[in-house]
Amino acid sequence: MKLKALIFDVDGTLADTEEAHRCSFNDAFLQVGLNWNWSKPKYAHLLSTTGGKERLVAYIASLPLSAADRRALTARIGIIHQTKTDIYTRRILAGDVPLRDGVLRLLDEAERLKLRVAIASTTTFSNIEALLRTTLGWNALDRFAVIGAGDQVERKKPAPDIYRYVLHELDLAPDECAAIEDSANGLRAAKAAGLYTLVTPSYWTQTEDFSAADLVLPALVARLGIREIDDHLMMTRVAFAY
Ligand code: XBP
Ligand code: MG
Repeated sequence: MKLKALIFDVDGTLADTEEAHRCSFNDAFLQVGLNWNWSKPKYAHLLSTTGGKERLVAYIASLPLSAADRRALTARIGIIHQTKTDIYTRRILAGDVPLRDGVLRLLDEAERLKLRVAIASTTTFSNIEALLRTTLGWNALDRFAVIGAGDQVERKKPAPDIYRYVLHELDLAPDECAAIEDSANGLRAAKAAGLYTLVTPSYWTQTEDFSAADLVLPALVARLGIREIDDHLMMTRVAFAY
């Protein structure tokens, strides 16, 4: 088998977390005294910017503000985002968000076949830890050889940095791994890192362009096992070689 590791994105891939993020942003705005409210259509647009702090920067840039008000709000992004992250992790720890279909099956199969699994995400480590411990048990972090998160790299997705970081920590070549993503930004990041990429679109990303993906599926369906991914990875590498 060529495949040595699966690298999972988190938000939208391991679990449909973006509605929990959206609600947590809105709760945080209330808590810090801001009359902002991100509707689903507004959030769907804002999701084109990865990273919660970067998303807040993009939102503030879109507001008709004086330079002084813009500076004052920009100075508060750190506390707004930390407030949101605290609210979000409590929401996740309450069990509000399950794993997406097929994720646990693939994790278990990888373990049986002695493949390593890793994470490459834009979100914060604390958000990832809350999701993994709540859905996979308190020793869940031990199941992942590498967890690449948020600010560990300078440039977030669609830059390849987080995937390159994870490959380096795994000490594996791109053609020994497969990335599993849900968004066009994530797909671009994984492909720029040279990875075979399987996309399972989420509610928020279903209209995005996945033409560069090696495989697009509505979910991690039962017929798709590690051996099928490995076979397809090999086929695409052979096809790519000609
Ligand atoms: C998706 C993101 C994250 C989340 C919000 O990450 O872009 O920014 O939307 O989480 P992934 P933060 O790469 O896992 O799909 O507020 O912690 O950034
Ligand atoms: Mg994602």
